[in-house]
Amino acid sequence: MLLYHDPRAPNPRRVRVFLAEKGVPYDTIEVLIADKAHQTAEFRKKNPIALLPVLELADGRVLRESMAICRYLEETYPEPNLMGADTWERAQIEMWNRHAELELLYPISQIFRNSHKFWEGRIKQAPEFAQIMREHLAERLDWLEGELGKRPYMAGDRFTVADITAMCALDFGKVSGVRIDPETHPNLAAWHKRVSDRPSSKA
Ligand SMILES: N[C@@H](CCC(=O)N[C@@H](CS)C(=O)NCC(=O)O)C(=O)O
Repeated sequence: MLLYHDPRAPNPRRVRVFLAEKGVPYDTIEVLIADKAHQTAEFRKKNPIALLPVLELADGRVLRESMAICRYLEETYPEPNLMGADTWERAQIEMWNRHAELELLYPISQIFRNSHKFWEGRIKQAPEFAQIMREHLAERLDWLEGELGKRPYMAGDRFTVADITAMCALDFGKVSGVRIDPETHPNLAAWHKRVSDRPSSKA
């Protein structure tokens, strides 16, 4: 298996952490967004919309979209289970993973895209939208602070793909000044330490 990724980008990291948890060996090709390597004609053969990550199987088949890749990996390498063992748990984990994608990763990505100098001259930026996303994110962090007071991990008593998405989102927020304040958000900070202490977080 071959993973096309950028070591700094949050979506490829979700797949790398997932693979590290599974203990599955794989090769990588770096496609650096800073160098516009994802926009070349060659890479567009793998992903016509020029986004990372992409997983290429040994037989040449290609998968895009982090969660589609994780679903494929979960069914190919079932242990350790990261996406749910029964109907209810699978639904819970999907619900929390969607929350992590839509309430954390989406606003954090939009803050980055619309206010960071990395994107200046590369895309049209709307700083006001970045500010709206910052305020939206602050509300969601307050909500998650309460949720993580009820259980140790996003979706329940154990580490799952929902924790991977939330961790990768929040870590990526740092480049845009998004921080977990342990004074105001102790449950979130404790959860973040719990997931960051896992060896897979270094992937
Ligand atoms: N929903 C996609 C999102 C992919 C995505 O937005 N990837 C970012 C890196 S984290 C990217 O390739 N950005 C390049 C660009 O926007 O030009 C997934 O989960 O794979």
